[in-house]
Amino acid sequence: MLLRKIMGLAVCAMIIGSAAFAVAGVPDLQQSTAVRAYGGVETTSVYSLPNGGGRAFTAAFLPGGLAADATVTLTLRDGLGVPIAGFPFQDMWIESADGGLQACGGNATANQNTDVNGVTFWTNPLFAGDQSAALTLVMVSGDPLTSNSGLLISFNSADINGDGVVNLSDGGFFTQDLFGAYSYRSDFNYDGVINVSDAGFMSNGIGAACP
Ligand SMILES: [Ca+2]
Ligand SMILES: [Ca+2]
Repeated sequence: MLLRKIMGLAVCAMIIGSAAFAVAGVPDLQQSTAVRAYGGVETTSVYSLPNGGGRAFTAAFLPGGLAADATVTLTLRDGLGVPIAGFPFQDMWIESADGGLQACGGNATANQNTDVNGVTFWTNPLFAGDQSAALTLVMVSGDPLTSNSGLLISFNSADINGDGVVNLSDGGFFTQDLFGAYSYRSDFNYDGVINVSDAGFMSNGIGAACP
């Protein structure tokens, strides 16, 4: 009887031990959290170029063209809620829920590995083109966080067609929007109109290409 109890306890300990082993150090999509620095309800727009010459997340735009900090901070935790340090930046990236944002080389990865507190961030200008007004998903090892449904960050770029280079093709699309109906893709400073200010972004971007 005593032996059975001891065996039972040992089995329990093994099960609990293996459960803890299974989650310790492995990112948990619910325990991990991501926030945008700007805490308001408005969408923030980040202007990017394929050569990284666009705007940092700290210099994103609010509707109306005012500046806001759209830095994304991710705190990576395992299933026990313990921060995961040293997680490789290549395995954490952001993407548009509609797949609109096109990052050079595939993924818009985090700026660095997670630190001792399990924290990493996106603040440097992206190497990216194309556009999306959909929610931004924070991805860990290929899956979106489940602790939020996405962040209110849109992206546009003088690389309007998202082929990795800004050239006359993009200029053609921009001209259509300049003289046609409003389109977010060409409203680079997010002030609600497409005019000479956006044309400045366009002309400065000509020639920018993915590395
Ligand atoms: Ca292009
Ligand atoms: Ca504008």
